[in-house]
Amino acid sequence: MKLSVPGRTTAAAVIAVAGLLTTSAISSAAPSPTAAAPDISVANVQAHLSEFQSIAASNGGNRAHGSPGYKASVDYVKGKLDEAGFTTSVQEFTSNGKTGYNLIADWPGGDADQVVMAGSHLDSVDSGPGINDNGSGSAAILETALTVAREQYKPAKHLRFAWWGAEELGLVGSSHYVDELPADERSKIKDYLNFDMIGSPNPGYFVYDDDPTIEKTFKDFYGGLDLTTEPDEEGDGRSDHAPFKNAGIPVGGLFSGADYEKTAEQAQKWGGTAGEPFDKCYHSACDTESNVDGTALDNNSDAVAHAVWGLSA
Ligand code: DTR
Ligand code: ZN
Ligand code: ZN
Repeated sequence: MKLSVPGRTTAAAVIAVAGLLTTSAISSAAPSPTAAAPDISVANVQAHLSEFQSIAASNGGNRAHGSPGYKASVDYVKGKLDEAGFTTSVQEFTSNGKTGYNLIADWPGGDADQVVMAGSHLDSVDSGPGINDNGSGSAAILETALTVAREQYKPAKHLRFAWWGAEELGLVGSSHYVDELPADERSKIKDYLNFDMIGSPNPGYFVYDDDPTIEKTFKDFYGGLDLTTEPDEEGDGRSDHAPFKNAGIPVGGLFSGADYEKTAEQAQKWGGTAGEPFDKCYHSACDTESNVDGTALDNNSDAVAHAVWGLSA
């Protein structure tokens, strides 16, 4: 269900659906019925968040790099993807004397020389379960991948999804992946989409402004929801898109805000509370399931699917 921010008319929802059906026509590929993304079930996304919360609760309260909670998170996501028919691989690396893991999942088919990739870091900080940061991004791309399988989507381009380790230590997992990728493999990645914190409780709607085509794909989706986004000015170099951008790969993504405060103007257009942080539990023990705004998670999960479908058609 595509929702706009609280208080907007249902007309926006109608426009959203209509908009979705037309905006995919502007993707780089020729429009086709398969290019229109399906709705991502926010209930399913939230079920993944509940699993991440349970994993943290059973493993010392966090899912941090090197912890049993992180490895259990990888095992959960991998199990879902294997069951759905993805080709998965786990890439190990060492950081701070502990073993880290990246999980890579390829959807069979599509042009292997044209890869559209979506990624999120799966690790939390030591101080909490990391449900918004970054269970939200991890769960959204997991459910998008599972929807690809459920729909048996067969895009022209090849789809790859990734869950990164040790982002909180300094983009360690994603940097390891890019560094280890042979140059010819790197050149096949046409777009990298990053989703880190997309369910903030006092949400903003920020779109990475690194690549204009990817940025437009997201902005057009939100236009269909009658939602005005802002460029993510704070995020440069602060999440897993940075190693890909440094390697010359077009990047984009979404962000709903961290510990800086929402302005009155932003509250006017997005709802929520001015003068308060977008996420008051950023990097804290209170970053739990109750620290996620369902509407932002829903909208952003649908935006993930819109971009994955639109850029890979
Ligand atoms: N580095 C991410 C959160 C993050 C991403 N973009 C920004 C911008 C401003 C502050 C934080 C972030 C993390 O903590 O996982
Ligand atoms: Zn973080
Ligand atoms: Zn993060």
